[in-house]
Amino acid sequence: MFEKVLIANRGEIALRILRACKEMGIKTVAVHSQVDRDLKHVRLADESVCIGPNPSPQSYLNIPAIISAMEVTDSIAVHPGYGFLAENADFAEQVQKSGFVFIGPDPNVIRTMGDKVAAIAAMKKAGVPTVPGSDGPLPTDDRDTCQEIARRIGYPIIIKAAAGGGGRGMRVVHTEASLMSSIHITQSEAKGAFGDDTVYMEKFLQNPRHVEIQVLSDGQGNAIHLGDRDCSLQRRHQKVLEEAPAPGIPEDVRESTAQSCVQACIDIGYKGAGTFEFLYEDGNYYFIEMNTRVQVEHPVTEMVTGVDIIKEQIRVCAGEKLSLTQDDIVIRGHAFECRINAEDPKTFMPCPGTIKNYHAPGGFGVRVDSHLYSGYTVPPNYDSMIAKVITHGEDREIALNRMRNALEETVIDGIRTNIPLQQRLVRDTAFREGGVNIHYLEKKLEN
Ligand code: MV4
Repeated sequence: MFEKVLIANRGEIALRILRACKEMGIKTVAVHSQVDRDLKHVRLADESVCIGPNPSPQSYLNIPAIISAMEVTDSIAVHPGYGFLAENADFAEQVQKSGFVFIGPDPNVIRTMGDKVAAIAAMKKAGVPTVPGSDGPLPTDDRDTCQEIARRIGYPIIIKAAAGGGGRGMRVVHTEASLMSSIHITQSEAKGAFGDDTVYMEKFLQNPRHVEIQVLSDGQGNAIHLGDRDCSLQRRHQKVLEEAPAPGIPEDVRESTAQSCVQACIDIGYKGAGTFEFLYEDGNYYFIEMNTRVQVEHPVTEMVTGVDIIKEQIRVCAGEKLSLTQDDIVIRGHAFECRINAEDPKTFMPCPGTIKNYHAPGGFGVRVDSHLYSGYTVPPNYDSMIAKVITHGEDREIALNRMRNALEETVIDGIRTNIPLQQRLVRDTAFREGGVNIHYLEKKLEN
């Protein structure tokens, strides 16, 4: 096992990784920006290094500074968490070339999954169900062929940038009249945003749910899945509330889709924790993207499986074989996660500031992943997520009522948070029924 791991992240996920390392007897190095010197994980780490000023490009995205910190602290491996450098293939490659271990899949696997056209092709080959589409880049200067592909798929269609993902670089097209102009606009936006103008086409699914499947794989021929999560409650591509398992999905479809993900992991030599993102509509899963990092919402899967995803990720990236088999995985009960953001509950504007008084909820089946403490100042420089309240219960209703009570217990004084919004959601009739689609929250907010 690694002797020492450097944590190249901040906030709650840095603390989550630190705790996993401590349990495994691994020494920890925290790296932080100037404003982040008082973060909880920085205090708890064996060593810490200030890697630069507050803007992310100069600190959490500063590859030379992070690799230098690994050198001066004699770190063996780096855990990137989520966001920042977590899916940066060049970072993973430079880490390896400097003689260190990147806790994640190989750089070329990250690179392939970052190219959505290549990712879809790899998944299709492994038998993962995909959205009907162009099956490759569009010949954007060949109008007849583009129109032919769109007619075959059937309108509405969606044009996506191959280098996009997470909602960036997409355009819906309803009629042939606007097809070519939409393709060219998406193409030029993609060129500007990603330096790559490759675009592809898919059938546009109008009312899907966002369901994703968690996998663990050791890159030595062993892979398992940990079931699925429903992340449909989102606003502007930011997830708000997630749950596991996804409610109301026929077990045979869920199982066969998850098995196809496991096969894909083996086919591509995947190493670490990964997530297959699907749209789910009318009883079918349609693969859209793969995330090669640990995700914000991983705790709901941990709660229903009892598997520590971060520890397993570290183990397989240290070269150990997967210690779990699919038969070890049993989904028990239901779990929810509410993301608590430092933001105005009405305008969604970030609300940084000092927390006067903090009381986390607790009790049976309640978990809080947060770096908060009374007196902590939320800086304006980073993501506004400051805590995740996670509840588990024997069934969906018990877990959801537990969340309602946990939110009521929570005290975060001194800044505005989205707790009032979360309290409305856990009481919402349609949400309590289960199975709302990706448009539900934004429509609810219009009223
Ligand atoms: C789609 C889609 C409908 N049809 N693809 C948005 C984020 C990116 N991961 C993919 N996205 C979508 N792709 C097809 N063929 C609708 C979305 C989408 C969406 C997906 C998941 C969660 C929230 C969303 C919000 C708007 C659009």
